[in-house]
Amino acid sequence: MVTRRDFIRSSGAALLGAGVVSKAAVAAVPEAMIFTDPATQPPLKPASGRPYNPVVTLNGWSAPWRMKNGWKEFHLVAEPVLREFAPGMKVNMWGYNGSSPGPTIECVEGDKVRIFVTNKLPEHTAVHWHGILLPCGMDGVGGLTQPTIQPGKTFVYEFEMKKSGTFMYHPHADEMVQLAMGMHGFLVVHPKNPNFMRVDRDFVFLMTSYDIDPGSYTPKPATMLDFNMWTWNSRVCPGIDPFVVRTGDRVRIRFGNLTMTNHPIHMHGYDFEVTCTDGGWVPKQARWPEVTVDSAVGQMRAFEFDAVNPGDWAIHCHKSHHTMNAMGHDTPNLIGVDQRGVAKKINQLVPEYMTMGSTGMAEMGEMEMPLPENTLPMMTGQGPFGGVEMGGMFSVVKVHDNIKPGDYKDPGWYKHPKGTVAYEWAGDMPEPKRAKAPKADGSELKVRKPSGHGGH
Ligand SMILES: [Cu+2]
Repeated sequence: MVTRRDFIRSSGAALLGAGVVSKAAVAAVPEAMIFTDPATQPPLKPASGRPYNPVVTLNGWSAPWRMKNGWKEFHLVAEPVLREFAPGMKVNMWGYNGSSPGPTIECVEGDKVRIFVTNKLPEHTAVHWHGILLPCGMDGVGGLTQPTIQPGKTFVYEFEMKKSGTFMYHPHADEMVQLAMGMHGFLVVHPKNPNFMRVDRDFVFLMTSYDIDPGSYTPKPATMLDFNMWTWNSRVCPGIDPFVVRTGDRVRIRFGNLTMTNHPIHMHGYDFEVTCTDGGWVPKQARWPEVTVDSAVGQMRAFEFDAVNPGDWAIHCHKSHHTMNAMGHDTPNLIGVDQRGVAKKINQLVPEYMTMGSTGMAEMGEMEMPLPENTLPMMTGQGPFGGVEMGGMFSVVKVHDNIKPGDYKDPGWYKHPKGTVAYEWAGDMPEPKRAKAPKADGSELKVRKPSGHGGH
């Protein structure tokens, strides 16, 4: 095993070097790289094997490999990991090679791939290569296509990558627990011709959801529907890195869904086309322009656009409860409720009690509410103009002019050209014309009485 510290020492803090050559290159089993940093790592340029244009795993990394007698060999270690969802919250999870998600596996169409899987979990596992066309016995379904991998054991998967595309890997043994604990990873098979569907920036992330009580550290695996943490690569806003893009780049964003519900992913500022699904590349004549693309459970999608419109563009799941963190879930609806009398009475018992929510919940994003240990505010994030009031599945595509090719560092906020930002009207504002102006307290609003038989 190579720890991150050993690795950095041996590589002079270089990027994750592909095909790390060491004494292990002659060993029977390739070294397993363990990496725990949740920051987005630069693309892993191939130093051996067929050439390709690597992807960037948002808040993640790609697995190194070695070539041995014409086989591309990887080593995954299924193990408990500690993952930071965002500063202020760490989670006890299960993952691969030190992280959840596990490292992205990148290979090339036509590659013969050998993947060693070592089980360091307290229970058995098996790895399914989701979407890959392979011999049935390599499909990784515990009990059906192979015996499960017992704790302490290592299994070998061998198959040829028959086609390029967007795939993932995940356990197919005690799935309810192992998915709920964070075991998943991206798998990209690049085209044999590096110029086929070539893009300048190619991002990948996987969506997963967790139920973690505020103040606790471990996801509850028996939860069926009521999840409270909606993550991209086991990170939530404000912990999700931006998608850094240079103006004019051709950009691809690939994602997969391993939650228990669908996610309509919406990107601002552009229309785009879905160019790849789990089944393969979409022919040009079958694509249509969209601004939101839905991903059902178990599905993967990739969309592409030309980044000609600079700015800091929001990208998020359009289910508004999926852009919130844990604290917002069982709150009573107080919108429009006059709480002044309540506060006065409660203040006699609890002097610091505040009423909230009468005018909406935006104030909760702004205020420093006392939180239990190890959780995150429901909605948070600071933008250049104030609180962004988002959590969960939310990030920003930063299309800026002065970004170097291959640079993925956060460039800071977009500088809007003069006269291109929404502004406050300072002139006269006539009252809107109404048949009859309602009183501010709403007392004159006509309320329909219930008819008694649920009818009209
Ligand atoms: Cu969603």
